[in-house]
Amino acid sequence: MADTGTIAAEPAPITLDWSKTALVIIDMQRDFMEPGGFGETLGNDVSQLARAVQPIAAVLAAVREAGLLVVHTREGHLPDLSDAPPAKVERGAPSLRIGDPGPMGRILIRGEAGHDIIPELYPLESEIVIDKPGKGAFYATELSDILSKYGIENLLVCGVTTEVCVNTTVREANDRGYRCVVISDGCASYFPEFHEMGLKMIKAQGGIFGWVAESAAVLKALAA
Ligand code: TIU
Repeated sequence: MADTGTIAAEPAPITLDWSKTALVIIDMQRDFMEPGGFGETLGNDVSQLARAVQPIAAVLAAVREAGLLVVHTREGHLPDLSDAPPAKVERGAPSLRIGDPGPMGRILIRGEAGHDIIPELYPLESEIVIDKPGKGAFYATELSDILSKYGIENLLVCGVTTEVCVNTTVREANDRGYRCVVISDGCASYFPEFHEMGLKMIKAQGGIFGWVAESAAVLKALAA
């Protein structure tokens, strides 16, 4: 593998130094992906998210082979809910609230089966897992320090959901000076139209928040 690679992205191709690039996989947890979890309690059709799994798995395999830093994130809360703002727990009219017992354990609580990452994308022991209480992966986490420690400047970002945790994380990262390349088919939303607009918002205005590329383009750049 070359030291750098150029990804056919929008709004323009981008050349990345792989040694300064990490893959960030956002919240590919059973709580969002499977029936009986947090996503479904909010009234969503969780089958909408399955399409992102295979593209992420392909990029994850290539990135592991290339030796890039891999970061997985999980949204969730401590069992005593001390890191869950009442404003979040009380929100809306879900069928079950954060912390309530569900078929995969307590909804969105760390350590429960539903909170963990789906088997297809399960982290290796050597990979970094960031537990986050919010939608963004930088808020109230050690992510910034870890990326600095590894000299990371560029993020390949994928996961769920496009307009919620992916967009929030990309916006946080962009303000912190990271170049973000969002993998379009490696993201998904419960709302297809929000997925499409969520990607458009990132790449509009000359890439106001970052770049958008298909997984095939990322794989091609890594293989070059
Ligand atoms: N509800 C929804 O679309 N998303 C979230 O609550 N969290 C994430 O996006 N991970």
